[in-house]
Amino acid sequence: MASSLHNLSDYDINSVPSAEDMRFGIVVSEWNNNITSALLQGAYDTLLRHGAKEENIRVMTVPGSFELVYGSSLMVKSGKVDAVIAIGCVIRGDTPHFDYICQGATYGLSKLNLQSDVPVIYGLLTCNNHDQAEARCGGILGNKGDECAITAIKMVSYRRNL
Ligand code: DLZ
Repeated sequence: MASSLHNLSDYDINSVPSAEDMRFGIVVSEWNNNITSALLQGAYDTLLRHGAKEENIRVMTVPGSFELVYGSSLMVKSGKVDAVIAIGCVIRGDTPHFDYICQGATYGLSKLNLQSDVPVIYGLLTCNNHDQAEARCGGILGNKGDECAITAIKMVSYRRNL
């Protein structure tokens, strides 16, 4: 979680394995595109920085965060990726819709992690307002895309080391 004490882009570079031979799928929601495109950029650049090859990073878009579950599920089933990063941003509105999308997406992405051996990384921002989202996509609290990329690399390595 980002906080004044923790920046999402901070990590110990020595603790990250090489991603040279890893394949990644990134599923990005089109809703709040100004935020999700910055999250995608963070994740993509961080994967490259740790050795991943461009041809081994597959990016697909889905309309909204609710569709991240279906999009990620298909990525997993494709057998073409070692990890999936699901990126979205839900911003609270005037109705309970926010809660249903967050719950549905979170439950669905969690379930995918139990159904297959391909890790699905939770890159969903759930914010009360636009400022909170901006702070977490390259603003004062770093970029959750960076954090997700590092997590994806570590989880692929975790599986391989077992
Ligand atoms: C409908 C909706 C609303 C109100 N807000 C968001 C949002 O803040 N972030 C987001 O990613 N998606 C939103 N959506 C779209 C839903 O995720 C979904 O695409 C639609 O309900 C169609 O299934």
